[in-house]
Amino acid sequence: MNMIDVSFVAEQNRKASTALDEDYAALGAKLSRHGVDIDAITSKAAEFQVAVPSWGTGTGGTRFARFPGVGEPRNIFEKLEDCAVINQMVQCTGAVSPHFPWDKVDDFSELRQTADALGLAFDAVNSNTFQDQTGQKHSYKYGSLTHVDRATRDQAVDHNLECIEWGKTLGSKALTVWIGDGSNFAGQSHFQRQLERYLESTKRIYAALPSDWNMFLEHKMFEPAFYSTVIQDWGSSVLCAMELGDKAKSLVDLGHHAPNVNIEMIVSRLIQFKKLAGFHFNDSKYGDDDLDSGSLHPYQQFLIFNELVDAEYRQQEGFNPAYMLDQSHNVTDPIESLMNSAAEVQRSYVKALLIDRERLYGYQESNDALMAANTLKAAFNLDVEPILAKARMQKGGAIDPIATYRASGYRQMVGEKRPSSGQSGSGIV
Ligand SMILES: [Mn+2]
Repeated sequence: MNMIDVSFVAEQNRKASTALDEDYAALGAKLSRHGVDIDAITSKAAEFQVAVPSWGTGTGGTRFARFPGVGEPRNIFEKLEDCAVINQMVQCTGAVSPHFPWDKVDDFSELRQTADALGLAFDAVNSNTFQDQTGQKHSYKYGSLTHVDRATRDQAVDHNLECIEWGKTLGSKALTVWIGDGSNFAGQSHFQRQLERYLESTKRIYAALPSDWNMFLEHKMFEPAFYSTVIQDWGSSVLCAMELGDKAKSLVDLGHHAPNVNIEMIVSRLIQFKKLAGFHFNDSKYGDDDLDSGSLHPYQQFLIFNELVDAEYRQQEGFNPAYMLDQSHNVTDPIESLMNSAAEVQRSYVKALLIDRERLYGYQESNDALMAANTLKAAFNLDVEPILAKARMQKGGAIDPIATYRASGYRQMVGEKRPSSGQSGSGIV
């Protein structure tokens, strides 16, 4: 089922198709001079997928306040509708990553059927033990999986176990665990004992994973804890993943590192040791900003994809990362921002495919630093928009997703259908 009329999208595409054909032919000619078949790259682009976070459509929030937008989805079913619009336009976001208990429903089979009907699948399920829910017995104020009190840890473990159960019904294959546990004062927590408690709790969760599932450990340097965080960096994350077993891997959220950290090298290390779970793509200026992917550091994102495509090219054993977006803010229409971000991530992938890898290896072996760097830049500087547009169009998406979406009137339509819930609680985390 399509949320936006298919013939409307086709009509919009018709208006833009002559220009696209010309641009595609010009880029194709340029690439063929370097022995690259543009259609082969377009096919790879068309296969590319990045999952959308259900909370990304939820909108309106910063950590401090909500500024509700028009027609905000009020529940997971309406979030799925918006995700279906995104995927219809960009054709590379066929899965949604749900967050519990935010997206909890009475009937998970019904939720899966709804997603099926919209052409969507479910990606990793996310547990939430970083905030208290109404009626919750034990508070997470001083921690969850690492809390000093066993009953609180048990409650946090149980929540992760129920997330796995719900995820099974939804067809998910992974559980993402991020905890806000940490400390705000030197001396507040015993580092080693706290991490021992984390391992004891996560081992119980790991033991409940179905055989074809993975457990993604998401690290974050700071916030909400500002002195120490239990899983603060990829080192803590990968040590715990190694302790837990093969199904446990490290998830890289681009906003969860210290400024200027070489994230692409971390990615390479995780790939080398078969511990790369995947990504939460976003961009940041200062910290965990959750800004749109590629909006500030497109070259960094490209360099990360250089490592990913390199692993693909070398057919690295055990390489199968999950790609997800993780963003939410309050100055754009979230459908537009998520479409933009998905396209930007796909753009980095396509540019990385165009790196002349054998030439790069040659420059590396001959210590030609300048030409090695220029080989990367040559791919980065190409305008691959015709490839992205062609890949979208061939799958029934929009040549120009933002313009087509705006012209469709979808936002105005849901604005009438979904009156504001008037909630003023804090928005995102
Ligand atoms: Mn994240």
